[in-house]
Amino acid sequence: MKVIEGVVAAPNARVAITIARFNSFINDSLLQGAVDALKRIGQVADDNITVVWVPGAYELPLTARVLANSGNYDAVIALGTVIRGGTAHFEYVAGEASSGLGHVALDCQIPVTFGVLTTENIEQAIERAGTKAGNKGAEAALTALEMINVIKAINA
Ligand code: INI
Repeated sequence: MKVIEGVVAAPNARVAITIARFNSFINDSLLQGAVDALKRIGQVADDNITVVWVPGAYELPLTARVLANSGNYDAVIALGTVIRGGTAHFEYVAGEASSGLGHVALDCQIPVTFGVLTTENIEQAIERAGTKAGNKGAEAALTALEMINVIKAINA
C-alpha cells in the first residue's frame, strides 16, 4: 500500500499571498499569521513570499488566477474578511470570492487556499484573526504548503 500525506515544511516553495484592503484592520492580522506560519513552520524563505494587495475580497479570484497563470508560484493564499451587513451584498462578495478561488485552483492546478473570513459580525472576525479561535491566515498558509507537497508527491 502506498500512502501519500504531505508534510508542511516546504523550504523551496514560492508562495503568493493576495490580500484585500477592505477590513484591513482584520486582514493585517491574517497576513501576520500567514507569514509567520510560512517562515517559522514552513521554513519558506522571505524572498520566496510575494504579497499582492487588492481592493476587496471580490477581487481576490482574478488576482489569484493571474498569479497562478504566471507560473511563478507554487501556491496562492487568499486573505480577506467579509462581514455580513444589512443587505445581500455579503452573499455576493463572499460567494464570488469562495467559488472564484475554487475555480482558480481547479483550472490552474495549483493550491489556492481560502483564508477569507465570512462572519456575522466584527467580533467573530477578530476571534478568527489571531485571538481565541486561532488565525485563519496561518491555517490557509499551512494548508497551501501541505498541498504543494501532496501534489509534488502524487506527480513524483
Ligand atoms: N469587500 C470585502 O473584502 N469585505 C466586505 O465585507 C465587503 N463588503 O461588505 O462590502 C467588501 N466589499 C468590496 C468588494 O470586495 C469589492 O472590492 C467592490 O465591490 C468592488 O468590486
